[in-house]
Amino acid sequence: MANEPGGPDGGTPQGGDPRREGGVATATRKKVARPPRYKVILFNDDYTPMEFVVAILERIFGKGPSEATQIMLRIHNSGLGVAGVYVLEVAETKVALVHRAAEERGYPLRAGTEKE
Ligand code: TYC
Repeated sequence: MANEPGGPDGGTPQGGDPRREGGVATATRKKVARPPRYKVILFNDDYTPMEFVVAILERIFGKGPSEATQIMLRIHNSGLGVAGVYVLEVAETKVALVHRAAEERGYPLRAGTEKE
């Protein structure tokens, strides 16, 4: 049985499936490699001051004062809110930064990640 001309052994391209030209990896990917993203969630509590949460959203999550205040109020009123969306390593680093900053001040503020 003969090999396919355009097969992995490197035959001459003879039309047909363009992804197999010469057996070289010329395939055009149909899907772009897009790493999964994770929401960083902040949770409400009764003790962390509102101004501290706003400062966290500004410093750690890069929000402006107005958006930071809106997100803080959403958390305060709904129990939780999304501070930002990142690849996993960045999301986990931000969670750790939130917990460290809160612990330094003795506040119970909690954060977590959730796959988007
Ligand atoms: N509920 C807090 C208060 O009334 C404010 C607060 C908002 C706490 C958001 C945590 O993630 C939080 N001081």
